Parts: sequence; structure tokens; C-alpha cells
Amino acid sequence: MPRFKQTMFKLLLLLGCVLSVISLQAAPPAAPPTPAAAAPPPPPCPDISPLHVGPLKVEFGSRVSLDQILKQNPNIERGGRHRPRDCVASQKVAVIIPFRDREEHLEVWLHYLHPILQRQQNDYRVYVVHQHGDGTFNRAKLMNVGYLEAQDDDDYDCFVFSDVDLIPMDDRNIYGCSSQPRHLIAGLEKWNFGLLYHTYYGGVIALNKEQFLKINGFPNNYWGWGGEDDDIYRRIVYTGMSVSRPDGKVGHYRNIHHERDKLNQANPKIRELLRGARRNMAMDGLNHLSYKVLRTTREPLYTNVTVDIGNPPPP
Ligand code: UD2
Ligand code: MN
Repeated sequence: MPRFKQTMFKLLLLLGCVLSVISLQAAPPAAPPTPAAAAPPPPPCPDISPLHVGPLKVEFGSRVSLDQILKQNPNIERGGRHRPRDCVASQKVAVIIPFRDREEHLEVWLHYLHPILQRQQNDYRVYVVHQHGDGTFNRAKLMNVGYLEAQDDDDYDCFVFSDVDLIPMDDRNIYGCSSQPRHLIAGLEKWNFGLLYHTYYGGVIALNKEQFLKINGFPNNYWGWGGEDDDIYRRIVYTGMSVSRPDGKVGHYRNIHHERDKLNQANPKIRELLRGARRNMAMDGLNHLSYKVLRTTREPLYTNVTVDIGNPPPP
């Protein structure tokens, strides 16, 4: 090799060595293995669910077993809980059913309502508040118990109280709360899809926490059938609130036909109690509520709260 070429070769060799040392030193430390990127939180659910189908065919002909309902609703968690997977609902709802000895009706209710509530993208849990024993039934007191027990269980914004035998005929009738206490029934089958009177507030109602506290909850002293719904309506008016309802057919309901239950005969004191409704509101409600929960169980399709609510005062 000529001398000049030899020198150039040595220089290039040297340069190569220097560069590779520099590049070795400058090489960034091996990157730590990247953990799977955390999924971004789901967006808020849309104001109107894209899953609604609108008017529904509601029929009470054939019985559906709890097993079948469970198979048809694989996304319901034990205890009757569901929340939408892809979005965050604006309210967390406790659906509360006063109950005793109406298993057949409960099956129908669960069969229809779980699919409806899921299509509403509702974040909810169903509580069946079961009156223990064979004393006189007390619907409003059971609903108060449902409120407190649900509150203890989870952080709910909204409470929907429903009879076990009422099924909405349109899934756009939202089981949620509004700026005023809500009456979800605009027309009932047994009254030709009307209401008995304009101020009627029975069947299915929804109040948020603030509205419920404002009226001191519901009265505890209506034992037997009737009157408690009118008392609750009065509480709403006395505290300066009003009732809102869904429009027209969206608020239509079918009712399961039944006889009056033996232990829920018409309350003979309705008139007298309603006369004292304003006075009693502050004393009789959430602030004077005694009961004993005997059992709370997470059933596959609902949470059961069995409660001893005591007996009516002696006449
Ligand atoms: C009406 C009202 C109801 C309530 C009741 C008077 C409608 C649509 N509903 O219903 O909201 O004001 O009069 O108290 O008008 N229950 C049991 N076991 C019993 C008794 C009652 O589970 O032994 C529960 C059940 O959830 C039932 C609800 O209480 O749906 C109301 O009782 P009801 O169905 O006998 O009274 P009803 O249909 O006249
Ligand atoms: Mn009924």
C-alpha cells in the first residue's frame, strides 16, 4: 500500500473507533418496557340514549322464570346493578320497590325493567324492600327504609320508587330525576290511559336527594291501603315544589290486575291523616323512622332488604 493511502486508512480507522466510542457513550439508556397505556375515562352518556326503541309491547300472558331473565340479561351484576360500559351516566339511581308476597309480579317487573333500564344507559341498582311478618302493609314506610338503606349502600343521586305491578310502555320514559319531583305515569291502562285526578302521585315517582330531604321523606303512619300517595303530593306542594310528568304516550303504563292483598285493607284513617298532613310533615318522616333490617342479600337480579317495620299504633 502506498504510504499516503496507508496514512489515510489509519486515520479513517481511528475516526471510526472514536465515533463508535462517542456513539456508545451517547446511546440513550435502554427504554424501560412501556406499561399498557391507561384507557381514557369513558365520555359522559349522551342526553338521549341511542339504544331506545320507543313504544313497547307489554303483555302479561306467560310467566318468565328468574333463570330465563338472568340469561337474557347477562350484563346485570349480582344485586341487580348495571351501569353502561361505554359512557358515564349523569346520575346514579336507586330503584326502590315496596314489597311483600308478590313474587309473580316481581318476575314480570324484572323481565321488563332490566332491559328497559339498560337501554336507557341507566346507572342503577334495584332494591326490593320486603316487609317481614304478617302485620298491616305500609308502603310509604318501606320506601323510606329503601331510601336510607340504599344511601348506606352507595352514593345515589336519584331515587325512583315503583310499585311492583306497573310496567312502562315506552323505554323513553326515563327512570331518573329532574329539577322537580317526577311522576312517571301520565296515563294508566286501568283508567283508560288517563289519571284519576290531576294531583295524583301514586305508582312510580322519582325524587333526587335534595327533593326527598326537603319533604322529610314520606309519612310513616299510613298503615294499609291508600292515602300515602296524596300525602306525599301535599308535601311537595307545601315545600314549594311541583310535579313533572312525561309527555303523552311516553308516560303510558300497563298495570297487572290483582285483588286487594289481605294484609293491606283500606286504611280507615285516610281522611283524618290527610287533614293533618301539613302539621305532620315535620314530625313524621325520615327524622322519626324506626325499623330493623333483618337481612340484606344480593340476589342475582336485585338487592333484597328484609325489614321489620313494626306495627300500627293501637286504635
Ligand atoms: C295504588 C297506587 C299505589 C299506592 C296504592 C295505595 C296506582 C297505580 N298505584 O295501587 O302507588 O298508592 O294504591 O297504597 O294507583 N305491595 C306488596 N304487597 C302487598 C301490598 C302491596 O308488595 O301485600 C306493594 C306492591 O309494590 C304494590 C304496591 O305495594 O304494587 C301498592 O299496593 P297495591 O298494588 O295493592 O295497590 P294499588 O294497585 O291499588
Ligand atoms: Mn297494584
